[in-house]
Amino acid sequence: MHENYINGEWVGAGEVNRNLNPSDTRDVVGEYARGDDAQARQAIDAASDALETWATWTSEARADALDRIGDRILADKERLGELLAREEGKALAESIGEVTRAGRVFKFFAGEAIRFGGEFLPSVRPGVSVEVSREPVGVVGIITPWNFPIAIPAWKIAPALAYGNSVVFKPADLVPGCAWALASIVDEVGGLPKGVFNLVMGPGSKVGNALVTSPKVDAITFTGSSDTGRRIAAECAVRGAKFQLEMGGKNPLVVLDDADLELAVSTAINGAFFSTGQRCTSSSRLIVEKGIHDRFVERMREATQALTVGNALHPDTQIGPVASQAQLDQDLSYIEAAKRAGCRLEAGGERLSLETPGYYLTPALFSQTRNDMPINREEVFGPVATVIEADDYEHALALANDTVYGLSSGICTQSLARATHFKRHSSAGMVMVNLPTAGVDYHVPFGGRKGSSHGPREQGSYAKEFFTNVKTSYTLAQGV
Ligand code: UN1
Repeated sequence: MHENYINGEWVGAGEVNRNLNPSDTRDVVGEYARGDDAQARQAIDAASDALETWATWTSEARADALDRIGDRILADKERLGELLAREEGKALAESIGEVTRAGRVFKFFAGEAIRFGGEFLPSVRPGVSVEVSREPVGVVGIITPWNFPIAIPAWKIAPALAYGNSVVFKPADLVPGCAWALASIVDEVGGLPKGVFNLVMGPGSKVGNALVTSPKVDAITFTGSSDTGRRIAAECAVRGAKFQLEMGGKNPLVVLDDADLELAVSTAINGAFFSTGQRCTSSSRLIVEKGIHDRFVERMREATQALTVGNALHPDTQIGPVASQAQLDQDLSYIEAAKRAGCRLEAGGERLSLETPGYYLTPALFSQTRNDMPINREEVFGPVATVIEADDYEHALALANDTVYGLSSGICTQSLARATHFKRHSSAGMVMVNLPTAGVDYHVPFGGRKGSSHGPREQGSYAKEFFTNVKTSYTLAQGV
């Protein structure tokens, strides 16, 4: 059994989580510990006790540790990418890409550990100076989703450590493999003081709940569903813990009449269907101006049908399986509901039986949909995209913003004026011009508005807003 990592030791648990390969459900990726609340509390105590020793480390020593972890992830990217593809179902090339991103994140935050500083200002009072400095928040609880099993943990763990916090990391039940592999790298090459980094695999109802409710956990960073996010927010607000939430999206990609048709189609295919559409940044609503609408739908239908759905580990697979039976059921029920509501299924939306038994679904493209339908209001989290026809640019912009979410948005156009207007008036936290709504850099802020996100941004140097607390110190110089 792959064990939990608490206070620098590997510890088993009473229960076991069998990690299945969604491309071949006969294949058991491994057996992983299923910890509980008592184990989570041990990890929280260890993380809390470790803070004092951790604070004696120089920024350079922290930077070196993160750099070593990043180097090892990059050196192992083929092995880790294969593990990721096997446990989550993301196509192999994309999986290796995700691992590379995780390694780069650690190396970026290695630099941040040294680079970040404070401010020194004159006071408004005579003889007084003011220092604004940043300190670690303390113990950070990290709760991550299954769809980016190594990149999201990396972009939460690396800044937490860079800025001097200790960590209790609880990965999603569906993907313990990458979490465990990451923990074993931290154990082998990190050289961190005992208790600074802890991994507790186990259910959200026990491990997640213990993290969220413990008075010793100073901050919670969470990526996952809106429902869980709201519950975390309520708990943290009541006990005064810091929290950061990344939740759903219903991201619009606007295609204007003047767009380069082929670029628009490849942008939409990537944004809607890569990673099997299982990204909170996926382009699930394709809002298309009427002059290009019919040509766009026709080319999208062809391009969608041409996608190769298959075993995530096969090199020619473009779209891997859905990650789980529960997710597949959700995707299929949205597809059925959209059909019943009168949307036109242009391509896909069918279960596939391949050589290996898995959760295969052909990417679904719907046209003739309205923005007020559930398929356009709620996040499906699968390879399902809809086309909504717009009368003109203003109408397209209004449709794009008409959603409770606000994570990412995109526009395909050759007009600088329209692109500039859209960047300014989109109500999303991230805006892409002639690029998919999904797929972001690691050195700039990531996050949304409205129902998509809460709290300071993740990634880049903006991450310090969440992972540090600001202190303002005043000094009156005497005796000079
Ligand atoms: C990306 O689109 O590159 O869970 C990243 C998610 C996001 C990450 C998306 N938090 O899908």
